[in-house]
Amino acid sequence: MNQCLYEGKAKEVGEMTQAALAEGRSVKEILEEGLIAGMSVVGEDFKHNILYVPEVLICARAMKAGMLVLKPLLSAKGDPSAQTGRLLMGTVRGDLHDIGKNLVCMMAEGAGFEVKDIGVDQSIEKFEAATVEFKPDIIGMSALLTTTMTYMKVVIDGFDRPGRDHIKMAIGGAPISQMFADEIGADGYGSDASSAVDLFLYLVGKGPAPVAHARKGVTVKDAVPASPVARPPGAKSKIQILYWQDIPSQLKVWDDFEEVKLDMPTRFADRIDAQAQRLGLTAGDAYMAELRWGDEQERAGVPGEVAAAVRQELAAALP
Ligand code: B12
Repeated sequence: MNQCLYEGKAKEVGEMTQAALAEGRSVKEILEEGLIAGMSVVGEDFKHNILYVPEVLICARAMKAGMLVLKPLLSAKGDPSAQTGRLLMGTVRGDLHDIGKNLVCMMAEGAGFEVKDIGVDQSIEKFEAATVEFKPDIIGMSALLTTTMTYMKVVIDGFDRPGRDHIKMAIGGAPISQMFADEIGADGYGSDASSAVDLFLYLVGKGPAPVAHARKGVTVKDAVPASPVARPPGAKSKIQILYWQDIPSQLKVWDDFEEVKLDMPTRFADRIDAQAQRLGLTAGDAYMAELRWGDEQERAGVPGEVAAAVRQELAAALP
């Protein structure tokens, strides 16, 4: 299942999830060792520029196919009259990651919470409007980017006023830590879906204080690896730049011996997010449709050096 998820085979992942259930495997095992473990390999390879955004999106679809099969089991409630609390969930502004949020929603439903999921890319205004209508006990915010996690504080500060301050604020997502939660004044942080549920139960007074699990920080790719092979004098490298509309997002430089892929500095991702937001291109497919590789170019030097130089030039051209 890990391998099929990595290869983005949604149909197979769905079928394997069904088969694993039929074999009597637990939902927890399928979720953690089948789906989440597969996605963490995808995440590692994404980090090291082995996979690119379009491929990751295809893997994400495969993960969702498995989650769809598990959903009725994860969100099955015991006694429907015993409602545990009301949870409003959303991914914050500028952020399109929703797999983790969806998982948290399913498991919270399974624990008896009434859940309203307002989706991805949500501003404080959207959280406020949903609060008026839904009257949550807890607002859960998800963020997967270091550039969007800061928006959680905007929402927390916005809710810190009379009539709203009884609502508990919970946060989570790959770059989030307990330290960050404390720093921005959140009521709690959960490192995965089951700790999220423990946290929610605690926040509505129905469970013990959860023990915070630390998780590793997220690093942004910007280091250039040293070249392992000596080249003849005058050797050239090929260059291609991945643009989101006209904004460079990543670059790839290669020769016969190696390939180096680099992300642009995070302010480029910020700019892309802001532009996508302005144009309303926030759904996964609409966002992806704006990515395109530029023409192939050539330059003297080994890939590592050329990549660093091109990145610097691109960065200087767009302050
Ligand atoms: C899938 C994915 C994508 C998909 C998202 C598809 C989708 N529908 O969600 C696509 C391809 C669209 C994508 C795009 C991008 N991505 Co992306 N993506 C990932 C990836 C590989 C996996 C995320 C995931 O689904 N994990 C599995 C779920 C189950 O885990 P989770 O989200 O962490 O959720 C769990 C917990 O965090 C917690 N939790 C989550 N939310 C909440 C909320 C609460 C309240 C609580 C208590 C708990 C909780 O419980 C969850 C369940 O266990 C990560 C790598 C990673 N390891 O995280 C990169 C990653 C997050 N992406 C990254 C980047 C850079 C991007 C892009 C900017 C790339 C680009 N150049 O365009 C864009 C940004 C688009 C945008 N504006 O959001 C970086 C972020 C780096 C950084 N420092 O910010 C990462 C870390 C990859 C990397 N290492 O470089 N991405």
